[in-house]
Amino acid sequence: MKITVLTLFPEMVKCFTSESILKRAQEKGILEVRVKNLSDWGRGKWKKVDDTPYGGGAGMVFRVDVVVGAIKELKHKNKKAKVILLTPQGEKYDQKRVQMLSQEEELILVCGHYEGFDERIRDYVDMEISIGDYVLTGGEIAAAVIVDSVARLLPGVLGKEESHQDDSFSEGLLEYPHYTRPEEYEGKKVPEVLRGGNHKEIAKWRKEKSEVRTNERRPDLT
Ligand code: 4G4
Repeated sequence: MKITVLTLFPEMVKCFTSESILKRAQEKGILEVRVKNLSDWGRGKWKKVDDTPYGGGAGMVFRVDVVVGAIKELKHKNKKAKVILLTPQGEKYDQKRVQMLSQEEELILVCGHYEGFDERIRDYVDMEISIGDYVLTGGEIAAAVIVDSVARLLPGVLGKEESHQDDSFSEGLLEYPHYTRPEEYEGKKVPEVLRGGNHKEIAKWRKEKSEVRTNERRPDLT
């Protein structure tokens, strides 16, 4: 899968995508992350990408000609690429959407700043996503969240040890509690059932704990 990130701060995005599992996925050729500087499409001597808002008010707005110019050029090579705007006004991101995006062959993630995008840009994008109900200084962290969450679902990215088969959310439930050595810490013992080797009992215990935890903490998921 190919993911192109369009940003004013390429180093910010590279920082997240050039380490650990994402680095390995790119080395293996499963994932290709390209980071493009929006300033390359900027106007004039100063490569300006933004301007003051019509109607007045504080802040700056990304220019439609600059952003759409970049989108058109990036989409030219692959018409199937899906263009996604990262904004607080987008559809809320969740594991269902991660799964959906992981089926695409190419994503183009557009990171905003300042007060946001000229409204007309929305006519040239396929989706608008928000990673949650809070405001960030820019869309870069949201883009990193999408790259990371999508990449780990691509076949071959996670090893057996890191498998996402029993992830939280893969069954629409929160994860059961995990334990490792020591068997006892400050009087807190690892549950008996996990120390016996009865796999059927263990599976039953885990399912039950998942359900209880989901009902207690996230009743909205059920
Ligand atoms: C577009 C419009 C995404 C992009 C305004 C981006 C939160 C999210 C931005 C802005 C973002 C999210 C500067 C407010 C960049 N903040 N929840 N900021 N702002 O996904």
